[in-house]
Amino acid sequence: MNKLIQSWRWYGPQDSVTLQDIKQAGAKDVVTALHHRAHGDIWPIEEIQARKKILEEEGLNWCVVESVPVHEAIKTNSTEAAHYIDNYKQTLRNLAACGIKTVCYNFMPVLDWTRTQLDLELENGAKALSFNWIDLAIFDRYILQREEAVNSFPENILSLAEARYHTMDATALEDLQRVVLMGIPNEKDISLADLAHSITVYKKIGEDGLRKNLVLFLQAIADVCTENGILMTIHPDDPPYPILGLPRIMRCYADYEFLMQAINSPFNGFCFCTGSLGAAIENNLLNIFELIKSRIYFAHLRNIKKDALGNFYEADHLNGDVAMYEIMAALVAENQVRKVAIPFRPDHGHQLLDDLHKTTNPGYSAIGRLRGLAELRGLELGILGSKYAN
Ligand code: CS2
Ligand code: MN
Repeated sequence: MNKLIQSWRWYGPQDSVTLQDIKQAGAKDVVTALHHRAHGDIWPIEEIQARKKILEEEGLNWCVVESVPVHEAIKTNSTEAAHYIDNYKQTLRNLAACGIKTVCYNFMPVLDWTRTQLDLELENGAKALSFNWIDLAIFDRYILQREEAVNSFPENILSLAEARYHTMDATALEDLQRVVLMGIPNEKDISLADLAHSITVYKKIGEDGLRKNLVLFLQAIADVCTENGILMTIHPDDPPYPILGLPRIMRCYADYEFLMQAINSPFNGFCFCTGSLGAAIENNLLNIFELIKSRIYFAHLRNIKKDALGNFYEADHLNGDVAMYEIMAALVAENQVRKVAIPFRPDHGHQLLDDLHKTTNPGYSAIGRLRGLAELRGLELGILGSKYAN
């Protein structure tokens, strides 16, 4: 019987969570990236080796790169796409030369994950990230001032947004803007002007165009991946809805069906993120899992609770709308037919206990993820049975 690989995301030497913290949380594998490198740069072998060495000196193994970001020129297939694809291929070769072969990426236009609040207070005083359509409508209509915002939300959301907007002061509006435009820690946040510009560019591209650009990208890197044993894992859209007029192409069963078939090769794999996919009312996670299971090379386990409008917050790992027991059981079963165990990480965690008094990367505080990892490993062991306790 194989056990899943318990991993932990680390943002590099700048991360306030140390490698010792990670070991105390019980993870032996680390998910990291050269976040200080600009999107599109070639990652030099020496820098990859240096990062690997820091981990190995602590007895930790770098199991997945998350992410090698796909440059906007590739997503939009602009004239510079070929240049950035060449760079991407070189980064993949360099990673493979260092023995790091599982790569996570996403194909979300301009923004990575989007939330409207980072400190939603839960009943027990812990804080969670959340997404609310009314706040997104306020951002879209009154901050971004996008003309088509009024056609992008149902009438009830628009009128609630209008009412709430009039109660917000300048600080509240600035906070909302900062949260929506926030990038990955240690990477650049996006500016309002850049976002507005990108929205006009993606309007012309549309869903079909973006899908075509993803296929072109994967076709272009296919040989390098296959020759070097690289497994690409695409992360779903988060939230799994089109927002701000931007197309989304990795959010539901049909999207997975399309991509499985469009590039029917083992290198074209998936990062199964339960928190992202689980936020869509219509998604049945087990059906999606069943469809793509042979090509899941990485899993993000996280829970959410949503309401009828599709607003959601990040819930305790084992207590939300994602049926974590069923997902874990499916993952454990799939892991048994693998030569190489599947790595998972507790995707996000709450800000709780001592972390409430610290500045932490949103979603990436130590204690909340430690709790998540502990619960998830217990769940796995419960499914495997007592023989596998050590
Ligand atoms: C992550 C994503 O924090 C998160 O939610 O799952 O930011 C993920 O790293 C990227 O989308 C993958 O490219
Ligand atoms: Mn995720």
